[in-house]
Amino acid sequence: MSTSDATDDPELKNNHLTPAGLLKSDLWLDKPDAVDAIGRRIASGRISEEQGVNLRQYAEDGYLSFDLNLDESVYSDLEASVNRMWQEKPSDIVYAFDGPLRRMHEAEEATERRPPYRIMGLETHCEAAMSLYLNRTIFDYLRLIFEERPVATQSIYFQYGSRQQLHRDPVHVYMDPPSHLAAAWVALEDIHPEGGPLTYVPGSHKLPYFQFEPGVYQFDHYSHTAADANRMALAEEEQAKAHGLAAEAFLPKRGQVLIWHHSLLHGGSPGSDAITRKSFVVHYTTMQYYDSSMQSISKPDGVGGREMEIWQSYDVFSRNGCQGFRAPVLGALAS
Ligand SMILES: O=C(O)CCC(=O)C(=O)O
Repeated sequence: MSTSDATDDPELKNNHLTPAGLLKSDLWLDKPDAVDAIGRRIASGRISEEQGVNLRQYAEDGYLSFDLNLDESVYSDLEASVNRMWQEKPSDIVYAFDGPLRRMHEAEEATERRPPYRIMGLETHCEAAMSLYLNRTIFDYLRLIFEERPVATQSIYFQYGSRQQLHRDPVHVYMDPPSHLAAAWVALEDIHPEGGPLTYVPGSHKLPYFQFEPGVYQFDHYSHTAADANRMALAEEEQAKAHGLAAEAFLPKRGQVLIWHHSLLHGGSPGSDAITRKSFVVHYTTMQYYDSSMQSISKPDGVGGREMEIWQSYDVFSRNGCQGFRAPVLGALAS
Protein backbone atom coordinates (compact mmCIF):
# COMPACT_ATOMS: atom_id res chain seq x y z
CA MET A 1 0.00 0.00 0.00
CA SER A 2 1.50 3.33 -0.97
CA THR A 3 1.87 6.04 1.64
CA SER A 4 2.33 9.79 1.48
CA ASP A 5 5.42 11.28 3.07
CA ALA A 6 4.06 14.57 4.39
CA THR A 7 5.82 14.44 7.76
CA ASP A 8 9.44 14.02 6.73
CA ASP A 9 10.37 16.90 8.99
CA PRO A 10 12.86 16.65 11.90
CA GLU A 11 10.99 19.40 13.75
CA LEU A 12 7.80 17.41 14.17
CA LYS A 13 5.60 18.80 16.93
CA ASN A 14 5.41 15.27 18.29
CA ASN A 15 7.16 12.14 17.20
CA HIS A 16 4.35 9.62 17.32
CA LEU A 17 4.24 9.32 13.53
CA THR A 18 6.71 7.67 11.19
CA PRO A 19 7.99 9.78 8.29
CA ALA A 20 5.31 8.03 6.18
CA GLY A 21 2.58 9.30 8.52
CA LEU A 22 1.77 5.97 10.21
CA LEU A 23 1.46 5.66 13.97
CA LYS A 24 4.72 4.29 15.41
CA SER A 25 4.17 0.89 16.95
CA ASP A 26 6.26 -1.72 18.72
CA LEU A 27 3.46 -4.32 18.55
CA TRP A 28 4.31 -7.59 16.81
CA LEU A 29 1.10 -7.55 14.73
CA ASP A 30 2.13 -4.18 13.25
CA LYS A 31 5.46 -5.54 11.99
CA PRO A 32 5.84 -6.44 8.29
CA ASP A 33 6.35 -10.15 9.16
CA ALA A 34 3.18 -10.39 11.30
CA VAL A 35 1.49 -13.05 9.17
CA ASP A 36 4.61 -15.25 9.21
CA ALA A 37 4.94 -14.72 12.95
CA ILE A 38 1.32 -15.85 13.43
CA GLY A 39 2.07 -18.98 11.36
CA ARG A 40 5.10 -19.75 13.54
CA ARG A 41 3.01 -19.39 16.70
CA ILE A 42 0.36 -21.76 15.38
CA ALA A 43 3.05 -24.26 14.36
CA SER A 44 4.66 -24.15 17.81
CA GLY A 45 1.32 -24.48 19.61
CA ARG A 46 1.55 -21.04 21.26
CA ILE A 47 -1.80 -20.07 19.75
CA SER A 48 -4.68 -22.14 18.35
CA GLU A 49 -5.64 -22.30 14.66
CA GLU A 50 -8.75 -20.27 15.46
CA GLN A 51 -6.77 -17.58 17.27
CA GLY A 52 -4.36 -17.53 14.34
CA VAL A 53 -7.17 -16.94 11.84
CA ASN A 54 -8.57 -14.09 13.95
CA LEU A 55 -5.15 -12.51 14.55
CA ARG A 56 -4.37 -12.69 10.82
CA GLN A 57 -7.57 -10.79 10.12
CA TYR A 58 -6.59 -8.25 12.79
CA ALA A 59 -3.14 -7.76 11.22
CA GLU A 60 -4.40 -7.61 7.62
CA ASP A 61 -7.84 -6.00 7.90
CA GLY A 62 -7.58 -4.23 11.27
CA TYR A 63 -10.27 -6.09 13.21
CA LEU A 64 -11.38 -9.47 14.48
CA SER A 65 -14.77 -10.69 15.60
CA PHE A 66 -16.28 -13.63 17.45
CA ASP A 67 -19.31 -14.64 19.52
CA LEU A 68 -19.04 -14.17 23.30
CA ASN A 69 -21.96 -16.58 23.95
CA LEU A 70 -23.34 -14.31 26.64
CA ASP A 71 -25.97 -15.42 29.07
CA GLU A 72 -29.46 -13.99 28.60
CA SER A 73 -29.15 -12.33 32.02
CA VAL A 74 -26.36 -10.04 30.72
CA TYR A 75 -28.79 -8.34 28.33
CA SER A 76 -31.66 -8.11 30.83
CA ASP A 77 -29.40 -6.80 33.64
CA LEU A 78 -27.93 -4.16 31.35
CA GLU A 79 -31.36 -3.10 30.18
CA ALA A 80 -32.63 -2.82 33.77
CA SER A 81 -29.52 -0.88 34.86
CA VAL A 82 -29.81 1.65 32.03
CA ASN A 83 -33.48 2.22 32.88
CA ARG A 84 -32.47 2.65 36.54
CA MET A 85 -29.78 5.20 35.57
CA TRP A 86 -32.45 7.30 33.85
CA GLN A 87 -34.82 6.99 36.81
CA GLU A 88 -32.34 7.53 39.64
CA LYS A 89 -29.88 9.79 37.77
CA PRO A 90 -26.97 9.09 40.16
CA SER A 91 -24.38 11.85 40.39
CA ASP A 92 -21.49 9.36 40.30
CA ILE A 93 -22.05 8.34 36.71
CA VAL A 94 -21.39 10.31 33.57
CA TYR A 95 -23.37 10.67 30.34
CA ALA A 96 -23.26 12.79 27.20
CA PHE A 97 -26.08 13.76 24.89
CA ASP A 98 -24.79 15.87 22.03
CA GLY A 99 -21.86 17.62 23.66
CA PRO A 100 -19.33 17.19 26.45
CA LEU A 101 -19.71 14.70 29.30
CA ARG A 102 -21.84 15.70 32.28
CA ARG A 103 -22.80 14.06 35.54
CA MET A 104 -26.00 12.06 35.16
CA HIS A 105 -27.90 14.07 37.76
CA GLU A 106 -28.13 16.82 35.12
CA ALA A 107 -29.77 14.50 32.56
CA GLU A 108 -33.25 15.22 31.17
CA GLU A 109 -34.81 11.97 30.01
CA ALA A 110 -37.58 13.59 27.95
CA THR A 111 -35.16 15.49 25.72
CA GLU A 112 -31.87 13.61 26.03
CA ARG A 113 -32.68 9.90 26.00
CA ARG A 114 -32.34 9.76 22.25
CA PRO A 115 -29.53 9.49 19.69
CA PRO A 116 -26.63 9.97 20.13
CA TYR A 117 -26.67 9.83 23.95
CA ARG A 118 -24.24 7.56 25.76
CA ILE A 119 -23.40 6.56 29.33
CA MET A 120 -19.79 6.21 30.44
CA GLY A 121 -18.57 3.78 33.11
CA LEU A 122 -21.81 1.83 33.50
CA GLU A 123 -19.77 -0.99 35.08
CA THR A 124 -19.66 1.03 38.32
CA HIS A 125 -23.44 0.51 38.69
CA CYS A 126 -24.09 -2.70 36.79
CA GLU A 127 -22.65 -6.17 37.33
CA ALA A 128 -23.42 -7.23 33.74
CA ALA A 129 -21.53 -4.21 32.38
CA MET A 130 -18.64 -5.13 34.70
CA SER A 131 -18.63 -8.65 33.26
CA LEU A 132 -18.14 -7.11 29.81
CA TYR A 133 -15.62 -4.48 30.98
CA LEU A 134 -13.41 -7.28 32.34
CA ASN A 135 -14.44 -10.09 29.99
CA ARG A 136 -11.89 -12.89 30.11
CA THR A 137 -12.31 -14.01 26.47
CA ILE A 138 -11.73 -10.46 25.21
CA PHE A 139 -8.74 -10.08 27.53
CA ASP A 140 -7.21 -13.31 26.21
CA TYR A 141 -7.16 -11.76 22.72
CA LEU A 142 -5.81 -8.45 23.99
CA ARG A 143 -3.01 -10.28 25.76
CA LEU A 144 -2.10 -11.88 22.43
CA ILE A 145 -2.28 -8.51 20.65
CA PHE A 146 -0.29 -6.48 23.19
CA GLU A 147 1.94 -9.27 24.59
CA GLU A 148 1.53 -7.44 27.89
CA ARG A 149 -1.18 -7.25 30.54
CA PRO A 150 -4.04 -5.22 29.06
CA VAL A 151 -5.97 -2.73 31.16
CA ALA A 152 -9.56 -1.69 30.46
CA THR A 153 -10.53 1.97 30.43
CA GLN A 154 -13.31 4.21 29.14
CA SER A 155 -16.41 2.09 28.66
CA ILE A 156 -19.34 3.54 26.74
CA TYR A 157 -22.91 2.24 26.61
CA PHE A 158 -24.92 3.25 23.53
CA GLN A 159 -28.69 2.76 23.34
CA TYR A 160 -28.72 4.26 19.84
CA GLY A 161 -26.12 4.70 17.13
CA SER A 162 -23.32 7.14 17.93
CA ARG A 163 -23.59 9.04 14.61
CA GLN A 164 -19.82 9.60 14.88
CA GLN A 165 -17.83 10.47 11.79
CA LEU A 166 -15.20 8.01 10.60
CA HIS A 167 -12.17 8.43 12.85
CA ARG A 168 -9.20 6.61 14.33
CA ASP A 169 -9.13 6.32 18.10
CA PRO A 170 -5.63 7.75 18.82
CA VAL A 171 -6.83 11.06 17.35
CA HIS A 172 -9.21 11.43 20.33
CA VAL A 173 -8.12 8.85 22.92
CA TYR A 174 -4.60 9.52 24.16
CA MET A 175 -2.70 6.46 25.35
CA ASP A 176 0.99 6.18 26.07
CA PRO A 177 2.40 4.89 23.80
CA PRO A 178 -0.47 5.83 21.43
CA SER A 179 -0.35 2.52 19.55
CA HIS A 180 -1.11 0.55 22.73
CA LEU A 181 -4.80 0.91 22.12
CA ALA A 182 -7.57 -1.41 20.98
CA ALA A 183 -11.32 -1.36 21.49
CA ALA A 184 -13.93 -4.08 21.89
CA TRP A 185 -17.50 -3.35 20.77
CA VAL A 186 -20.17 -5.78 21.97
CA ALA A 187 -23.64 -5.96 20.37
CA LEU A 188 -26.35 -6.03 23.06
CA GLU A 189 -29.07 -6.83 20.52
CA ASP A 190 -29.22 -8.01 16.90
CA ILE A 191 -28.14 -4.90 15.02
CA HIS A 192 -30.59 -3.52 12.46
CA PRO A 193 -29.19 -2.02 9.22
CA GLU A 194 -31.33 1.13 9.78
CA GLY A 195 -30.27 1.52 13.42
CA GLY A 196 -27.05 3.46 12.72
CA PRO A 197 -24.69 0.47 12.81
CA LEU A 198 -20.98 0.70 13.60
CA THR A 199 -19.02 0.98 10.37
CA TYR A 200 -15.34 0.37 9.73
CA VAL A 201 -12.99 0.46 6.76
CA PRO A 202 -11.07 -2.84 6.50
CA GLY A 203 -7.39 -2.23 5.76
CA SER A 204 -7.50 1.47 6.69
CA HIS A 205 -5.22 0.86 9.70
CA LYS A 206 -2.33 0.69 7.22
CA LEU A 207 -2.96 4.15 5.78
CA PRO A 208 -1.14 7.34 6.88
CA TYR A 209 -2.86 9.63 9.35
CA PHE A 210 -4.49 12.90 8.42
CA GLN A 211 -2.37 15.72 9.88
CA PHE A 212 -3.83 19.08 10.87
CA GLU A 213 -0.33 20.42 10.35
CA PRO A 214 2.87 18.45 9.89
CA GLY A 215 3.16 15.96 12.74
CA VAL A 216 -0.13 16.95 14.42
CA TYR A 217 -2.70 14.15 14.19
CA GLN A 218 -4.44 14.50 17.58
CA PHE A 219 -7.66 16.50 17.76
CA ASP A 220 -7.37 19.23 20.36
CA HIS A 221 -10.79 20.33 21.65
CA TYR A 222 -9.41 23.72 22.65
CA SER A 223 -7.76 24.69 19.36
CA HIS A 224 -9.53 22.61 16.70
CA THR A 225 -13.06 23.23 15.46
CA ALA A 226 -15.92 21.17 14.02
CA ALA A 227 -14.72 22.33 10.59
CA ASP A 228 -11.31 20.75 11.31
CA ALA A 229 -13.03 17.49 12.32
CA ASN A 230 -15.04 17.54 9.07
CA ARG A 231 -11.89 18.25 7.07
CA MET A 232 -10.18 15.27 8.68
CA ALA A 233 -13.13 12.88 8.16
CA LEU A 234 -13.41 13.90 4.51
CA ALA A 235 -9.68 13.53 3.86
CA GLU A 236 -9.62 10.11 5.57
CA GLU A 237 -12.61 8.94 3.50
CA GLU A 238 -11.04 10.19 0.27
CA GLN A 239 -7.73 8.56 1.07
CA ALA A 240 -9.46 5.22 1.79
CA LYS A 241 -11.39 5.48 -1.48
CA ALA A 242 -8.22 6.27 -3.41
CA HIS A 243 -6.76 3.01 -2.05
CA GLY A 244 -9.85 1.03 -3.08
CA LEU A 245 -11.06 0.67 0.51
CA ALA A 246 -14.72 1.04 1.49
CA ALA A 247 -16.67 1.22 4.74
CA GLU A 248 -18.58 -1.87 5.87
CA ALA A 249 -21.45 -1.96 8.34
CA PHE A 250 -21.15 -4.27 11.35
CA LEU A 251 -24.48 -6.10 11.53
CA PRO A 252 -23.91 -8.68 14.23
CA LYS A 253 -26.25 -10.87 16.22
CA ARG A 254 -26.29 -9.93 19.88
CA GLY A 255 -23.27 -11.15 21.82
CA GLN A 256 -20.91 -10.73 18.89
CA VAL A 257 -17.80 -8.63 19.65
CA LEU A 258 -15.63 -6.67 17.24
CA ILE A 259 -12.10 -5.85 18.42
CA TRP A 260 -10.49 -3.14 16.34
CA HIS A 261 -6.90 -2.11 15.76
CA HIS A 262 -5.74 1.27 17.13
CA SER A 263 -5.61 2.83 13.66
CA LEU A 264 -8.73 1.34 12.04
CA LEU A 265 -11.08 3.98 10.64
CA HIS A 266 -14.52 3.48 12.18
CA GLY A 267 -17.61 5.44 13.13
CA GLY A 268 -21.37 5.29 13.60
CA SER A 269 -23.49 5.49 10.45
CA PRO A 270 -26.64 7.64 10.31
CA GLY A 271 -29.75 5.78 11.48
CA SER A 272 -33.41 6.03 12.33
CA ASP A 273 -34.12 7.59 15.73
CA ALA A 274 -36.84 4.99 16.21
CA ILE A 275 -34.44 2.01 16.05
CA THR A 276 -32.13 1.19 18.93
CA ARG A 277 -28.54 -0.03 18.49
CA LYS A 278 -27.61 -1.22 21.96
CA SER A 279 -23.91 -1.77 22.39
CA PHE A 280 -21.12 -1.57 24.94
CA VAL A 281 -17.60 -0.55 23.95
CA VAL A 282 -14.44 -0.67 26.05
CA HIS A 283 -11.01 0.71 25.23
CA TYR A 284 -7.85 -1.08 26.30
CA THR A 285 -4.24 -0.17 26.70
CA THR A 286 -1.18 -1.44 28.60
CA MET A 287 0.43 0.10 31.64
CA GLN A 288 3.87 0.54 30.09
CA TYR A 289 3.74 4.32 30.48
CA TYR A 290 0.02 4.99 30.80
CA ASP A 291 -0.90 5.33 34.46
CA SER A 292 -4.30 7.00 34.67
CA SER A 293 -7.69 7.15 33.01
CA MET A 294 -8.92 10.66 32.26
CA GLN A 295 -12.23 12.36 31.52
CA SER A 296 -13.11 16.00 30.74
CA ILE A 297 -16.40 16.93 32.37
CA SER A 298 -18.58 19.97 31.79
CA LYS A 299 -20.08 21.19 35.08
CA PRO A 300 -21.94 24.25 36.35
CA ASP A 301 -19.47 26.92 37.44
CA GLY A 302 -21.69 28.16 40.26
CA VAL A 303 -22.35 31.56 38.69
CA GLY A 304 -24.78 30.54 35.94
CA GLY A 305 -22.26 29.29 33.37
CA ARG A 306 -20.33 26.10 32.81
CA GLU A 307 -16.71 25.10 33.10
CA MET A 308 -14.63 22.09 32.08
CA GLU A 309 -12.87 19.99 34.70
CA ILE A 310 -10.42 17.14 34.11
CA TRP A 311 -10.93 14.02 36.22
CA GLN A 312 -8.28 11.35 36.50
CA SER A 313 -8.32 7.84 37.97
CA TYR A 314 -5.06 6.14 38.97
CA ASP A 315 -6.97 3.32 40.61
CA VAL A 316 -6.66 -0.06 38.88
CA PHE A 317 -8.57 -3.11 40.11
CA SER A 318 -8.36 -6.77 39.08
CA ARG A 319 -10.92 -9.51 38.74
CA ASN A 320 -10.61 -12.98 37.31
CA GLY A 321 -7.13 -12.15 35.97
CA CYS A 322 -8.30 -9.01 34.14
CA GLN A 323 -7.56 -5.45 35.20
CA GLY A 324 -9.32 -2.17 34.63
CA PHE A 325 -9.23 1.46 35.67
CA ARG A 326 -11.96 2.61 38.01
CA ALA A 327 -14.08 5.32 36.41
CA PRO A 328 -12.50 8.78 36.94
CA VAL A 329 -15.79 10.13 38.33
CA LEU A 330 -15.51 7.93 41.43
CA GLY A 331 -12.11 9.31 42.43
CA ALA A 332 -13.15 12.88 41.65
CA LEU A 333 -16.23 12.66 43.89
CA ALA A 334 -14.39 10.88 46.70
CA SER A 335 -11.66 13.52 46.96
O1 LIG B 1 -20.27 2.78 18.49
C1 LIG B 1 -19.96 3.61 17.64
O2 LIG B 1 -20.76 3.99 16.77
C2 LIG B 1 -18.58 4.21 17.60
C3 LIG B 1 -17.83 4.01 18.88
C4 LIG B 1 -16.46 4.59 18.81
O3 LIG B 1 -16.08 5.15 17.83
C5 LIG B 1 -15.52 4.48 19.92
O4 LIG B 1 -15.94 4.11 21.03
O5 LIG B 1 -14.33 4.74 19.71
